[in-house]
Amino acid sequence: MKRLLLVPLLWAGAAHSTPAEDYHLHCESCHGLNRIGATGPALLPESLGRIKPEEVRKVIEQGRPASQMAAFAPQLSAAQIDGLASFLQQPPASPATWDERDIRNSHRLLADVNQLPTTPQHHADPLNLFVVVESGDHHIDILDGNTFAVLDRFPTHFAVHGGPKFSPDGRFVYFASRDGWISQYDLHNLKLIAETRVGLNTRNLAVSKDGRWVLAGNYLPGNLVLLNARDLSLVKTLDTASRVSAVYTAPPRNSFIVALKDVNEVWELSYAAAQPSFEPRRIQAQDVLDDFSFSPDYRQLVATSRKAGGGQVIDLDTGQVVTDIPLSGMPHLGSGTYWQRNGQWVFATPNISKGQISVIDLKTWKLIKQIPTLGPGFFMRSHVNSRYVWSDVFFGPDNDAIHLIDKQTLEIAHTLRPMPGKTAAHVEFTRDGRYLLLSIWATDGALIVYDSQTLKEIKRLPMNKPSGKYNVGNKVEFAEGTSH
Ligand code: DHE
Repeated sequence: MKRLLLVPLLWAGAAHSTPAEDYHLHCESCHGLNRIGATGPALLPESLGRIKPEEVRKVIEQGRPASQMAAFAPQLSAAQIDGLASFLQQPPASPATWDERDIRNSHRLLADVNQLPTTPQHHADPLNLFVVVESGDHHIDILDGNTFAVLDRFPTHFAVHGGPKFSPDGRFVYFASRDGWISQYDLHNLKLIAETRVGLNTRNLAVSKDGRWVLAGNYLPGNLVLLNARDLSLVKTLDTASRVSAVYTAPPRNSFIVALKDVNEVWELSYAAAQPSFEPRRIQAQDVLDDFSFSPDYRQLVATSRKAGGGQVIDLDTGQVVTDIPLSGMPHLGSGTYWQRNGQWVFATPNISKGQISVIDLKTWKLIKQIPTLGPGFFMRSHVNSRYVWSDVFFGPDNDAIHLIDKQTLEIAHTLRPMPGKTAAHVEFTRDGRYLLLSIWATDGALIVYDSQTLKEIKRLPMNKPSGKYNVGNKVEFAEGTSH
C-alpha cells in the first residue's frame, strides 16, 4: 500500500511541495523528526553554522561521498533544493529540545565492561598509544606509538570535535561529537563500551582526575551533563542559563572548570568529596569567556576576551581578574601552549585571524614577542624534550607550511612543507618526545611521522582528513606541550 502511495506523493512533491513537506518526505527518516538528527546528523541552524549555505545546497544536490547521504538532484527540482537549503538555516517550527528523559533513552551499552579483561589485550605500550581522529570519513584510528601500526579503526558519530579525554589509568577514552554523542572506548580491549547523547549541539567533555565522572558542555540546550564514567549513564544535568563554551578538568584542584559563553562567569565544580554535590562556585569574569588555558599550576586561567585587550587572567583561588593581556586576535580554543624559557614559564598562542603568534611571560603577563607567521594558525604543540614548538599555518595560500619555533630564541628555525598544496596541521609527540605525528588535513591526506631531532620523515600513513591526534601517556600525565 505504502509503495503505491509513493509515486503520487513524489510527483505531488515535485509540483507543489513546501520545503517542510520535502524535508518530511526525503530527509526525516535519516535526519530525524524536528531535524534533531538520527542516523544522519542534526540539521539545525546551530549544527549547520559552520557550513556555508552554498555547501549545504551542494550536499543536498550531489550527496556526500563515502557517506549515506545520497544526491537528491534526480528527485528534486533546483527550486526545491534552494527551498530546502534555506529551510534548514531557519529554526524548526517548534524549538528542538533534549531533556533528561531523552538522554536516558539514548544510552546504549555496547559491551559489558565488567566481563572484559582489565589488562591490555594487545602487545603495544598502553601509555604510548595514539588516538587519531579521521574527520573525512568520521573514523577513529588507534595507533601503536612505537611501531605506528594501526591496531583498530572504527566509525564514530558525526563530527567528533575537540580533544578526546582519558581515564587516569589510560584504559578508557571518551569522545564528543558535535551532534551531542559521547562515546566510551576501551583501549585495553579495543572495544566500544557505551554511548549516550547528551545534547543536540555539544562543545566538549572533561573527565575527573579520579576517573569517576564525565562532564559534557552543550550549546543546545545550554547546560552541563554529568555522566558516570564507568558506563556513561546519566547522573544529572545542570542548567547554565547560557551556552557552555568549554569544560576542563583541573587535576590539582579536584574540580571541573566551565567557561560560559553568554554570561560573564566561570564556574568551578568540585569533585573532591566522596559524594560531590556539583554545586557551582561562580567566579565573576570581566567578559564572557570563549575559552581559556590554565597556567602550569592550574591557579590561573588565561582566557580570551573580546572586550579586554584580547585576553584576561583570572585567579581561581581569589576569584579575581588579575589583569588584561595583549592578544591581538582570537585564538582557536585551547590552541596555545607553554614552556620554560631561561627558567621562566612562557605561554604562546596563535590566532585565527592574523598570521602572528603572541608569546607572553606567565609571571609578569607582559607580551614578550609577536612572531610573524605565513598565515593564521590553529594549533601549537611541543614536548618537554623538543627544542621546537610546532605551529601550523592553517589559513591562506601557505596553509601547507608548518613553522618550527625555537623555544629559547623565539625565532622561526625551520619552515617545513610536508605535502606542497595540502594543509599541514596539528602535531602530537610520542610519550618520550622522540617522534611526532603531523596531519595532512585533506581527503587524500596522511599522517606523517617525524623524528623530532633530525626532522626526518619516518613513516607516512594515508588517511582521510586526519585532524587531532592524542598520545595516551602525554594526556593522562597532562604533559607540558600538549593540550589538556
Ligand atoms: Fe575546535 C579543540 C572549539 C573550530 C578542530 N575546539 C577545540 C576545543 C574547543 C574548540 C572548545 C577544546 C576541546 C577540548 O580540549 O576538549 N573549534 C572550536 C570553536 O569554537 C571553533 C573555532 C568554531 C566551531 O565550529 O566550534 C572550532 N576546531 C574547529 C575547526 O574548524 C577544526 C579545525 C576542525 C573541526 O574538526 O571542526 C577544529 N578543535 C579541533 C581539534 C581540537 C579542537 C583538532 C583538539 C585539539 C587538541 O589538540 O586537543
